[in-house]
Amino acid sequence: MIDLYTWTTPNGRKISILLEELGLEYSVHSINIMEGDQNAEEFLKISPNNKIPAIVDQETGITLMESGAIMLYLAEKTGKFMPTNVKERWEVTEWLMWQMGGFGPMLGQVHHFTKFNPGKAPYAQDRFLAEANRIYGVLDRRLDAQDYIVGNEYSIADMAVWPWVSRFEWQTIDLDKFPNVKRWYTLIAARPAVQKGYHVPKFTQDIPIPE
Ligand SMILES: N[C@@H](CCC(=O)N[C@@H](CS)C(=O)NCC(=O)O)C(=O)O
Repeated sequence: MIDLYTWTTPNGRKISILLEELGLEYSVHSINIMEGDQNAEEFLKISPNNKIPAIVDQETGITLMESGAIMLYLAEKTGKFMPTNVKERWEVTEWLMWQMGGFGPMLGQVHHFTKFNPGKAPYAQDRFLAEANRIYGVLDRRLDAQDYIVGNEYSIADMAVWPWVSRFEWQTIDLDKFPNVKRWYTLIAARPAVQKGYHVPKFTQDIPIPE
């Protein structure tokens, strides 16, 4: 049994989607980051950086924060969604790191400056929106000749990136400018595990589907 500490955000959804894909038994603990649950003493023992997601694996006693580490752990535990071939395994790791170090953090800034505080910091707004368009272009080129981020196999790299693209409306990103991303995003959105994992720990809205 896995205890999942999460909220309705892209980083949280990465893990609930992966757990659904794996068919692992898990129990959900809502950490409402809008109400400061992430600062509670009890939660800090599990997530010393005060952020969701985090897990406790009851079977091994292992406690983890950081979505990328959690995804690697669950892929290794189950032998799924991480290729066994060395080259591809490192490509999945490479793109997972790209998401963790760039795609997620940059789009997080776009949410702050474009969605929640437009006009307050024009320099930051322009800078992060330009960066968002650049990194969507990187992803679009990556998906030009293949179905998934690494070859033709769905992996934890796709599951890490997809929830951030699901906020394309917040980011004011026109997916028609990134046709390969649009095709890949729509394909993954149709997966039953994604449709379930997206609504953990609770329903907020239907998965946005581009026209
Ligand atoms: N690098 C971390 C980032 C986690 C993160 O930023 N979590 C956000 C929600 S998506 C959070 O818990 N924010 C609460 C806060 O900043 O107080 C990961 O990938 O797990």
